[in-house]
Amino acid sequence: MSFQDEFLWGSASAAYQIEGAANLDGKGDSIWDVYSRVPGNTFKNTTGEVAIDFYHRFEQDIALMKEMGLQAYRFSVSWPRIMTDGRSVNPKGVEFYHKVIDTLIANDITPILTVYHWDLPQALQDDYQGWESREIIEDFTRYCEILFQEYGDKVPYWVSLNEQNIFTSLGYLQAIHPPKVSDFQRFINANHIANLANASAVKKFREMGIEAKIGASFAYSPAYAQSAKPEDVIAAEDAQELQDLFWMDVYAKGRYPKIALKRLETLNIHIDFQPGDKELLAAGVCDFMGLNYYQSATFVAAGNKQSTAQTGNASQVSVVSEISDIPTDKLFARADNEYLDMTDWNWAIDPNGLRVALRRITSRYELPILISENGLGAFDTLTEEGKVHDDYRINFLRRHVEAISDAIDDGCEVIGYCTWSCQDLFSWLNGYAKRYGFIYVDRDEESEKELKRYKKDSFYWYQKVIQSNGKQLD
Ligand code: GCO
Repeated sequence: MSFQDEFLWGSASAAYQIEGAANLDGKGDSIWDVYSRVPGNTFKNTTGEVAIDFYHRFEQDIALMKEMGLQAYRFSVSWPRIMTDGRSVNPKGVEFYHKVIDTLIANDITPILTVYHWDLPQALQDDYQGWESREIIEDFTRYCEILFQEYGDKVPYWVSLNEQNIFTSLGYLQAIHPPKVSDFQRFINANHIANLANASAVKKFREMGIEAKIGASFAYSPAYAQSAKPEDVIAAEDAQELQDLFWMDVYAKGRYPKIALKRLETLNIHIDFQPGDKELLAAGVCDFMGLNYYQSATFVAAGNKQSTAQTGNASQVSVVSEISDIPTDKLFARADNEYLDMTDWNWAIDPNGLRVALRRITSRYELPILISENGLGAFDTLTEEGKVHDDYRINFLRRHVEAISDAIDDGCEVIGYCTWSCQDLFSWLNGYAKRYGFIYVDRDEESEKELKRYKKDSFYWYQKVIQSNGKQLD
């Protein structure tokens, strides 16, 4: 196995999905607090109001991380906890993350801080429609400046935006995340503004001379052609351009990819470039690429579509691919991959796809890569003895770790591996039914129960993986 000594074995989470304490100690509402309070918006009307109460239990949770041997923990900061209305600083919020970071460091766990994991202050949505207004660039940069000042000397890895492609496509195209919009042009506008905000934050980071690394995390699904028909190959390439490279090139090269731009033009979609935008994007290039990998995606040319692609078979749960499915029916269509099995949520299980992803990102950008998320969402069962026998998760993770090792042997520079997730947490579209963690949290979609933590079999498995630096995978 090819893991260097500095390789970080980690795990990840996001503020809204774990913290709870939605309105405590000066925290303002986020768009997710408000959205999930409206009946019908979320799965079984679940919310992150209490979530797994990390806000009050972080010491216990970090003790469990320590016991597992975790070397890095990726968490996100809630903007409306730091700034109640998105603009004025809330000292108690700032203090909370100091405590979390200090506790991690005291336990030899490297903090990886995500600046934005989807919980925009509602005040900014109300004031100027959040990501649809250029006003957010200044507010976001100011928020980042506070974080850099406060935590810049404690946190070695920073992730600015998490999965910009997903929060914008679910929020502005598929209308299943706030602000529940479905409009291709507005989606592109919000993305351009988010790109500028990201670049402005990176620029600020450099100006402040923060001695750490900054990147963005991206949900990347390597696009495969369903057949060797050349038109299917072009369709897959178009899909990759429009669903992935359209964002990643901006983070890694400071400009949009030419083919994607041309394709958007033919779809009559325009990017609202204003003076200074190009220069700002060019100044916002990241130090590393954060890769969130869950699945590959398979495509055919639109004309070759045989309509076999499934839309999901898991009953009672919402099955959304969480791939940035943009409305480009004329160019390409999603298709099945007969070689791959699916998860309970119909996501393709493809460990080799992670190797493909790492190789493609390396050859296009030659940047170090942090795998900032990878994991299996499943239905877990707690036995009467308080055990969770999640051999399916162990098997899934093992094969992905092997794929990372192969990719390192291929020449990819991988800094670390953050599984999604450490503890079970709130799933944006599936409430508490879809579980990802090494640590089972006793709550279901309807009741909070007592939120007790139980170590799953995968907890002990990952402990051995970490101890052996990836050598012991059985
Ligand atoms: C879910 C999703 C998430 C994401 C994560 C993205 O079920 O809600 O899978 O947990 O993976 O928030 O960064």
